[in-house]
Amino acid sequence: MLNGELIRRGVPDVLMLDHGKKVVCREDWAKRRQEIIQLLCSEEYGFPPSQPIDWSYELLSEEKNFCAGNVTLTKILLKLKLKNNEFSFPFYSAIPNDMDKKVPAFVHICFRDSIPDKYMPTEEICDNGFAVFSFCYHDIVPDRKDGLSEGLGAVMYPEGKRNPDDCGTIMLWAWAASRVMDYVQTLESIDLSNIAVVGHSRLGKTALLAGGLDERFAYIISNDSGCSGAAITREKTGEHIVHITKSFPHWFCQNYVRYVGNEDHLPFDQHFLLALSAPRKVYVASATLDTWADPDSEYLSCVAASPVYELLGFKGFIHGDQYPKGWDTYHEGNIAYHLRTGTHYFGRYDWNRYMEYIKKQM
Ligand code: GTR
Repeated sequence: MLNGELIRRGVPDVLMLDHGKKVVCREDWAKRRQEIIQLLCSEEYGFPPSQPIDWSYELLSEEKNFCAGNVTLTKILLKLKLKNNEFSFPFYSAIPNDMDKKVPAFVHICFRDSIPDKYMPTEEICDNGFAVFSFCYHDIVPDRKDGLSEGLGAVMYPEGKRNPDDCGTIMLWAWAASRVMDYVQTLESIDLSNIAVVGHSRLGKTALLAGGLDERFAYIISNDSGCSGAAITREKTGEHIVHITKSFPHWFCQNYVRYVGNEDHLPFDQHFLLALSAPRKVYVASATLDTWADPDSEYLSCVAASPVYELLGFKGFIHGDQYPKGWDTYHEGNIAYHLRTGTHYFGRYDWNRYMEYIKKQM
């Protein structure tokens, strides 16, 4: 039923190479993955900054007795040396104390500079044996229409002008998640093969992009990311490219506007973004009342990305024939999904499902 729905909506096949040949082996997929990166960068998010030439960090504060003495909380300033400039931003590290083995971790792209946060129950996360590294997205580039004139935006576009495929803020936030990952890679206490990137809503879109591009992330988690995130664009309910590019033009590259009212001509759909992470674990979550994001279209995207996993010899999305109704959880394959009841939100229910899934997969 849902495969028929993909055809009916005219969703493009993620396994069809640009010149019309079908991907049939791993080598083809490696080529196809590069094509998809080019496509998503040139048409939707813009091309990322290059890697820093060098980086260092400075400890801003340390609290060894956080959460009843069970967690060490530090605030760190990451200092990046870029080609023509420098850029620094702060992030938090919360690592459980006295663990007898390396711990899995989250890199959380956060709305606010606060610990804990309503979208990040630091204590429960650490009690579950996870570390969490978090940064506030405003510290990279402010989330405003004119935000690119500040922070990393000012470093990238000193003249205040962007070319049509120059990146917007989502790509810059995603790039920053990879810089936090550079730091995490140096830590003895972290299980480097079990690191997740996670974000909610606009930052769920960002997490999908960060994990899609950076293969060091083993789990890529999108909480209620919706339009231009996990949800299939063609025939979705709620938000469309017309709305999102009007309210948030700075999130994307300028080329994306060309698809306003012209979504059938998109040379991709959002399952291409999910597929970039294959065969690593992608987790999409929705909320029943979040019709602006459209749970059905988020679910459908998991269905559409699944053939890439199968081609690579992994279980993709193990799902039912119908759209889920509420409280449904799909944890069997490398694509996972849950539908929480309620509104657009990043709650403890969501965190608990993510931790449950990662523990099961580790
Ligand atoms: C909405 C936007 C969505 C979603 C959300 C959020 O206003 O239309 O795409 O990202 O914001 O980030 O909370």
